[in-house]
Amino acid sequence: MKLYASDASPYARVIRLLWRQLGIEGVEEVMVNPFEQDALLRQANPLGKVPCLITDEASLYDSQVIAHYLDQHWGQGRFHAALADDWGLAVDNALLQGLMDAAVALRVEATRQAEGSRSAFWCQRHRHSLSEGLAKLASSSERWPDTGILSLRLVALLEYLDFRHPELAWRTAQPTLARWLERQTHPSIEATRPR
Ligand SMILES: N[C@@H](CCC(=O)N[C@@H](CS)C(=O)NCC(=O)O)C(=O)O
Repeated sequence: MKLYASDASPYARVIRLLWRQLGIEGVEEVMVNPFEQDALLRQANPLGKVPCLITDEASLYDSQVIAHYLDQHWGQGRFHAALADDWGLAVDNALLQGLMDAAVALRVEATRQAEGSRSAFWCQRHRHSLSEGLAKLASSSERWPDTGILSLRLVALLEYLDFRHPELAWRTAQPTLARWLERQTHPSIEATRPR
């Protein structure tokens, strides 16, 4: 299988963590910049986004679909099992995905060339979502199962914030989440840290 990913993408990181933790062999990671290798990616994913997984049967996207696919085929669904009959966990999952969207959108605003083309309104709105969402996760993560897709998404989100938005200083606002992150020690985390 071939996985199109990028070093920085938090969505791709979830998949990079997952296949390592499932012990899948034969995954070739192809690192691309979605904004530069557009033609290559668009052949596989009309949206031109990473992650995208090429299997013998199909081209799979987005990260939620790929995570389900890998878990179903190699993990007997154990990374998603807790979400199936617990709406609270399913909502946490949606919240994590939405917070990644806010963090990536905030990055896009920050990289706009001209200061004048940056939207103060959207920057503030994304920051607001991130602070409210992290506060919610700080209380709910206490009841998550030890391993599972929620934990992978939270690692990917928090370390993306460290990487792209250190000025948010999320550890100061959310020490519980900071302690939670310190307890995550699987070797796949070090191996996939954004750079
Ligand atoms: N909903 C998608 C989001 C993927 C996404 O937005 N990836 C970004 C990188 S962090 C990307 O490839 N952006 C390129 C673009 O927006 O054209 C997922 O969960 O996989």
